Amino acid sequence: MASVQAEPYEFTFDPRSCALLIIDMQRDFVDPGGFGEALGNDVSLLRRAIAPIRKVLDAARRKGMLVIHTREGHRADLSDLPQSKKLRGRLKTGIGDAGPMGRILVRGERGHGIVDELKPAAGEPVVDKPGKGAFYATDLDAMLHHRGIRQLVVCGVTTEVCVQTTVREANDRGYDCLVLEDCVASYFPEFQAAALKMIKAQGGIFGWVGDSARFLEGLAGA
Ligand code: TIU
Repeated sequence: MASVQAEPYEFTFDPRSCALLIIDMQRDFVDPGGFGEALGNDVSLLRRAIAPIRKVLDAARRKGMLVIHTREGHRADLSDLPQSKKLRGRLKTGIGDAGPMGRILVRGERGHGIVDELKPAAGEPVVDKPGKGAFYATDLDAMLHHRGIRQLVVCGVTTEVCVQTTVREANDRGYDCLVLEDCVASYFPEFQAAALKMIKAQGGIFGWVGDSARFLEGLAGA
């Protein structure tokens, strides 16, 4: 068993029944010249998470933990893209349109891919999700269930959108989530702070919040 100093109290887990879940570290959100930046966001705020996630990823791989990556995106024919999502934002260049790195958030396009620094290794499942939450319209729950996973260590972007939605979905399905605060990021620092507060509020109503250093220390002692 591993024990990680976290809030609101220590998070204990067995690396065999705990998975590392890395949410949407895709070029379109994180890289300069991608969709996120085209929307006027400062991607450097998101890029700060890359190095700490890399350390956590390396350690999880060494321990033999299950590592799962997600990508937000749609089929090339956009048949899984709700009209509401397509129209929202009134963007001149939106989902499915030709963007700086191929068609925006379309599977198989360069911008939809995971950044080189966090490239999935052979054998690590990559979950393609059409929504913000990683459980909606995906086989993630089945995958976790069949591997006997009960707890998740969650990293990725953005904290208040895809990360928080996924943590809420996981919570309702009976999974414990530890969110590593330096391994999640937002274009909006105030949303990052608020989302982390919500997760650990009221004694951990949705889960736990820790950081990469404390996680690595805990995992080393497992
Ligand atoms: N991955 C993820 O959070 N997708 C988003 O749409 N994020 C925003 O912040 N919009």
